[in-house]
Amino acid sequence: MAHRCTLLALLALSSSLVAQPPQRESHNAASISPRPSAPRKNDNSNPPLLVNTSKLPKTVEVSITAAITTLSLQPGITSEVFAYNGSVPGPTLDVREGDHVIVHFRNDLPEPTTIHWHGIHLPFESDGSPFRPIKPGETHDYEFTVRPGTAGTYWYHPHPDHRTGFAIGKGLFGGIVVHAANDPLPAMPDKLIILSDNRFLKDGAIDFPDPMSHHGGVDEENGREGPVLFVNGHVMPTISIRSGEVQRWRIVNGSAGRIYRIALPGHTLLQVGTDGGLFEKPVEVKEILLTTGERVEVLVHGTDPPGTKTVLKNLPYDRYAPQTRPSDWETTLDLLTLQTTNETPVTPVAIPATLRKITPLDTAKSTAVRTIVFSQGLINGKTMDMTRVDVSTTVGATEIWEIENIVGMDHPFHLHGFQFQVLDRDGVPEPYRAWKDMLNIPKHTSARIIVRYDDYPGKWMFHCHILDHEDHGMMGVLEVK
Ligand SMILES: [Cu+2]
Repeated sequence: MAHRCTLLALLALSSSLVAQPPQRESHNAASISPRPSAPRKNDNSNPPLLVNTSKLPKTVEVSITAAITTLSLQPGITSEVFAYNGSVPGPTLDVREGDHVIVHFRNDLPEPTTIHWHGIHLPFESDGSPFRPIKPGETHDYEFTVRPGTAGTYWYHPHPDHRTGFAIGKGLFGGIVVHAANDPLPAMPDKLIILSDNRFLKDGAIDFPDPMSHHGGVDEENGREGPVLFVNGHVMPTISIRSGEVQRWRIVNGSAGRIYRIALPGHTLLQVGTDGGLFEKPVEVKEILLTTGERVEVLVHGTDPPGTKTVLKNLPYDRYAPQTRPSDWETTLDLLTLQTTNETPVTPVAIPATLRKITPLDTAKSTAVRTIVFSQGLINGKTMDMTRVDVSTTVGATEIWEIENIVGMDHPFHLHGFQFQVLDRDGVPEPYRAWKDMLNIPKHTSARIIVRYDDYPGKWMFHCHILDHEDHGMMGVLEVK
């Protein structure tokens, strides 16, 4: 009898393993202590995790190879893609505050690339900026220590000069989750939701039109978008929730040009964080505008009765100039299904009213005000020059940046290396404090941010995160000495 039970248990185990995608991997349990928030239970849509091969405490050592492969991104159709470790999105880097991270990277692509660790505060040498291209066939070790207080959701992607939009469109992007040493939120199902979009030719090839064609020109102007929306590389996946359950959703905009306006009809979302981690207090929201490269953390409460299906929607958002605005821009699109299970309802976990303290950067300590003017394809009237320094400053300085968009199209601002705080948008003070590395600057508006370069000298990029704009020169260099 005991044998039979063991066999049944083994059969159950092996069938559950077979049901997993082949690339799905888990952390090396021997070297990683349990996470404070329950990781990825009962979830069929989270990307795979990078495997930690280090046996040392507080050390995460992983390997990433970028290579051409063939995947079925859309059901029944195969496409040639660029992939990190063979999957789109790439496997998630799952680490804790204080971890020392070593990434053994190999470039098996036919072109130079880098890995940029978007939003992570790290040494310039490991930023994966266009200053440090990795040639085809070469390897490179990226190395950094995850700073205390930076728990949050980040992502990684290539950042080669002029080719970032192409590389991400081909499939190179992945998530990063930094867990807190002491997470103020209670344990709950933790979902990473990486949004991307793409466009395909009839034969399944990813559609990159000739830059000189009309369509190529529209892509360059708007930033390339596609009609197929993906969540973690799947079209319209289902996330299950139990009635009463609360889930933590970490949403990443991995699109090259699309800005999402997300809503779950009939639900209020509790936003608890953004790019650089948790807010001071949760904020109730009906919808979320998620610009390119931006992240949010929201708590989703299963308030529907058992058996209910609700669809997470992408609502229309007009980021475009009238002359190139897509004809279908007003269409609401579906992202994923939230399926309330038939299990008996559970009592929701209590969410603390205070999450953490964010000390405001002091405007009185600012030693310079930088003016950044976005026009179409230009920053302060110039295109990117790798040999030019646009802003020069010193370690320890606090500065205010006034960013103005003088044209009729949104341009999302991204600063490498340093998280900033938003002071005001069009003169309206920011209602709550947060650490940010992305800020959408809507058409004909301005915003002021404050930043302190508290460490890490080097040449850091700032740019528009519509990747076609970045690739065509909407980028500058901040040198911190
Ligand atoms: Cu732009």
